[in-house]
Amino acid sequence: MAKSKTIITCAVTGAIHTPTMSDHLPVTQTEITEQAIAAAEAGASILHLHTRDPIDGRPSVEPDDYAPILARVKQSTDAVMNITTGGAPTMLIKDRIKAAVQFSPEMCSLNMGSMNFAFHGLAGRYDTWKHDWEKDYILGSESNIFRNTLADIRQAAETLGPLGVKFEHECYDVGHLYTLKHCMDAGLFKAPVFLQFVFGVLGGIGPDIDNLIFMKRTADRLFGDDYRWSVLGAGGAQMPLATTASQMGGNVRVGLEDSLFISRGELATSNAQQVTKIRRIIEDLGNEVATPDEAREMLALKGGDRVAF
Ligand code: KMH
Ligand code: ZN
Repeated sequence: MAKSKTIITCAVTGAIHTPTMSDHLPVTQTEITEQAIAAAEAGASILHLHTRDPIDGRPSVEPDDYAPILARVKQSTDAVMNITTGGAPTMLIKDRIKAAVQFSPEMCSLNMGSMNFAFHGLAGRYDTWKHDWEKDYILGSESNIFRNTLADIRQAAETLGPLGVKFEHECYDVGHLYTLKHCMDAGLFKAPVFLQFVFGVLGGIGPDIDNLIFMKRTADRLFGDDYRWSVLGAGGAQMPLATTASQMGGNVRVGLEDSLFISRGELATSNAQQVTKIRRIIEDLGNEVATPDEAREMLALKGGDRVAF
């Protein structure tokens, strides 16, 4: 039997819920670029990219803060570039899609429902802060509503769909699958859709294997053969859930955006270290990792020659 190929996505820096407190988290454009290239060399075929204010690491959605990263990563790798439209929970969709509109990447993320998105518990881990803004941002997440209304989703679909951008549909709970089904029935998204099941965000579904099976079965029922899927476990759930997903025939996402750690209590020293670890697990357990071109074929992407950067 042919071995199945597993797509590794690496989410390089995040910004929504990723504190800058690890010295290994890339923050400047140079750091993000270097870690993205190293992650691709380690085996990530998709790079999920946020950007940050280069001075103080705040979440940024400014195209100018993406431009040097996209250009340099493209020069050095063949990886699929996936720009977030998540931005930060304090931002509106019109701003969150700006960079994807300008650069027309092969992929961008799309969050499939409004929700609580809380990470205030992280504040208790730190006594001192690198940046003035960060303590209030993290504590303030207890009051966050991460707004992704049906109208927001439609706006992103109608703006980016005609550019041929494929979405990484971030589904944090089972209701988000039904929202996606509704949108597909309305003609907003083309099959195969790419689902990123997200586990372990406070406000979304918990990181239990029962929940992974439940999400997968629900997606099978709703989408049949019209979907591909991947799993993202936040924090300590990252490697265990990625391992399980890869054994179930799914794809995986790792990266410092979703966990700053390489194992319990030990900070990851880079994104590439996490990619190398999950790649080793995938290969040791008998599967193969997809190249960027194989990922393009599996997800029916438009191709790296049709981007605007
Ligand atoms: N870090 C994920 C849990 C986005 O960028 O659109 C959330 C995320 C959202 O990746
Ligand atoms: Zn993200």
